[in-house]
Amino acid sequence: MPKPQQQSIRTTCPRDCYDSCGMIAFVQDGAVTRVVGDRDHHRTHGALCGKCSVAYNSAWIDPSRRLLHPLRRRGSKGSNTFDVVPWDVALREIAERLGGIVAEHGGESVLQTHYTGTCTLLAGNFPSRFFHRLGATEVDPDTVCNKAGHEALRLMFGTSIVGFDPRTAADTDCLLVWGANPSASAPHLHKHWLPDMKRHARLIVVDPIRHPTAELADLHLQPRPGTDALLAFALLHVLHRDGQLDHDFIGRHVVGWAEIESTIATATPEHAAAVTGVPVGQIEQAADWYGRSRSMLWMGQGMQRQTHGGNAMRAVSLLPVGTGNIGRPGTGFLYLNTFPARGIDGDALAGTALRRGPPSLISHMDLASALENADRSRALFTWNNNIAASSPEQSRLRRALQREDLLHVAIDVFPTDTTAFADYVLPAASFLEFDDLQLSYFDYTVSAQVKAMAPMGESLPNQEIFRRLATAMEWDDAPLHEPDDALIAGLLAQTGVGMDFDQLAAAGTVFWRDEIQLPFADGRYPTPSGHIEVASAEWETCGLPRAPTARADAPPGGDRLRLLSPADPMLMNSSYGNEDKITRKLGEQTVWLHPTDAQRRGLAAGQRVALSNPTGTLALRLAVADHVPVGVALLPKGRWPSLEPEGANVNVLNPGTKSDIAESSAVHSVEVVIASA
Ligand SMILES: Nc1nc2c(c(=O)[nH]1)N[C@H]1C(S)=C(S)[C@@H](COP(=O)(O)OP(=O)(O)OC[C@H]3O[C@@H](n4cnc5c(=O)[nH]c(N)nc54)[C@H](O)[C@@H]3O)O[C@H]1N2
Ligand SMILES: Nc1nc2c(c(=O)[nH]1)N[C@H]1C(S)=C(S)[C@@H](COP(=O)(O)OP(=O)(O)OC[C@H]3O[C@@H](n4cnc5c(=O)[nH]c(N)nc54)[C@H](O)[C@@H]3O)O[C@H]1N2
Ligand code: SF4
Ligand SMILES: [Mo]
Repeated sequence: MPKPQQQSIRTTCPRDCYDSCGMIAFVQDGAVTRVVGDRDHHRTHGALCGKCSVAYNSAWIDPSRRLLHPLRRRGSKGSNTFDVVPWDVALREIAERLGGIVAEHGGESVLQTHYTGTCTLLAGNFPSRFFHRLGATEVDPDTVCNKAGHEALRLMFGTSIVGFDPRTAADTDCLLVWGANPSASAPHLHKHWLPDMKRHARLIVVDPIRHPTAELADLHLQPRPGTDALLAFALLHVLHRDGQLDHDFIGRHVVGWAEIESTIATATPEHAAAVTGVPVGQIEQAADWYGRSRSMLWMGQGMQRQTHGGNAMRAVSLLPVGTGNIGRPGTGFLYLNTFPARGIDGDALAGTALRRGPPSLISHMDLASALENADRSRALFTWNNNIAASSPEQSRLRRALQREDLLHVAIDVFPTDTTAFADYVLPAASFLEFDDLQLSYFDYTVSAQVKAMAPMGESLPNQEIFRRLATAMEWDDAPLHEPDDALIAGLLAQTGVGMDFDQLAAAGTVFWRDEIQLPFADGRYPTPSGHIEVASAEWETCGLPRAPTARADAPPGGDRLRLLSPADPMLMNSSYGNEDKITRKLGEQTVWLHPTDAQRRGLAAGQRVALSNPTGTLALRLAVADHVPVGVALLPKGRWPSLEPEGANVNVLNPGTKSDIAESSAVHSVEVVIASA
């Protein structure tokens, strides 16, 4: 018998990543055998990142690692023992219990957490329709990640989700990357885009850690964590002093600038240097480079995961405002480019109109307490989200998940630390197993996720699971049953790219528009005044002062250290924490300290240490290196608690403190002490 031909399918990586890589899946006998980067993709250049080239070629295509059947809990809650049950039994039982809970306690007693386990339009958004119909409480997804930044930019510019088009970098003289680490979180941008840009433009990085992107920069400002607002005001001070503010732009487009002038005046570089730790010469150099040319600003998600992250974001985003670096080629600012930057109606996709009552939202920072409280929560759905690894108050949360009376339905591709606590575990198909659409949150692109093989076992795409759950609930609202092909066709029509799915699938990724986008070029901002609102009463209703302040966090007192837990280059949040080859490569869970901090405490590289604070304790290995500044401990996120000897990861130390705006995560302001273990 001749061997059947190997087929190759062009598709897209749907992970929560700036790069949105194109890839090729090779299929033999109906199964994906290998996944590689697409040579024709403008970001990918033929190679996936290290983590995906491992994970997509092992756990993701290995049926023995995947969830293949619906499961029903057998043992006690959290004992991770299950029986396989048929889909119809699982769905019927869930629907019956859910119906009873809603009748007795109301829809709001059903909590649902979800996030960006997969970012595609259908698998990431369609399930929300079910929960709107139910009237469930949404654990506001962005509160665990980037909501403070979103709210700050929304109040200031009217939107946080339409930023610069990276193609305009060809016309820039300077890129300022503030609080992002592309070397981990956007590896192809780090490897290709930034070096390309450096041929004609200057790169400035602002980050407490000297990570590889900071090393690539022409100038690296290394502020103490939580001091960004003062640093930004010091840059504005120098820009003002040196006559580099664009008063014409400010006069035409800004309300409230006068209210920050006294703050700019007092934020001298000398004062900022003393507080932030960034030398005066570097502040002046950065201001000069940014102010004298066409400049772009990329604001990462790291710097706003701070107690005063909203104010920090607000202050940093004054730089393009004050210098008029908006709306022209080679200028602009970016946080994330999402739905409106591709013409997508996010509310329609998520089915917000299906909700009969007012929205019910809680912050991820309140999840553990809400789950402890039987009056607040009777049922929990977790999908696209591994809360037992990623959310704050890890010990408290894991205890709450053991509540026997809480109906917990977990949906995932893999058995995880969260599914271990569920009553029902429903198997999700992976991105290799169904068609969908992906929008990069960096580039203005639209990509096809293309089915390369049938779903493994009995797994189903998220959207199909929720269509079937709606049927089990006997709900016949049309939007709950909209099939994938109609959804995809409707979304593609909204984008206006003029392609059907097959055409997009052949191309892989296309730019939304041929011409480079220049947000705000028309001088219109979707704020109440139509201008950039540097200061307004609206800010006060959201809990911040009318105008941004130059505040800075005090250094940790006593022998405490600031604990930063950003992206790990080899993990994708917790998504690859179950991948043996990756965990072997990462070795033991390790915290990094500056040599001075280690020496001061009599600690040596390689020894066991314990981090502790009032929320928890974590024992792990110590590494010592000077890419971490004095006063900071670095422990990247993403390990699986259940695979650690301690049964915990960094979030066991995270009290879930809320940022100054939007009840969002302040995880990078956690403080710890360190001692020999
Ligand atoms: N200490 C600390 N903690 C943090 C952060 C930090 O900086 N420091 N960062 C926070 C941030 S930014 C984020 S975004 C969160 C992320 O936290 P999570 O949203 O929990 O991200 P993951 O851990 O990757 O979990 C996503 C889950 O989705 C699953 N999944 C993948 N594809 C599918 C699918 O098609 N269907 C279903 N049903 N499931 C799927 C994956 O297997 C995985 O278990 O973590 C936060 N936690
Ligand atoms: N490999 C990998 N890639 C990922 C992820 C992953 O887990 N692994 N997660 C994805 C997700 S969900 C997200 S949200 C993005 C996040 O990606 P990024 O936007 O790059 O954000 P983070 O990695 O959280 O943090 C970036 C930087 O913020 C810095 N930082 C912390 N506090 C401060 C501060 O006070 N001031 C300043 N200036 N900087 C500070 C940290 O030192 C860190 O280097 O990455 C995505 N990509
Ligand atoms: S996670 Fe990011 S870098 Fe890795 S393959 Fe996916 S899109 Fe590319
Ligand atoms: Mo995130």
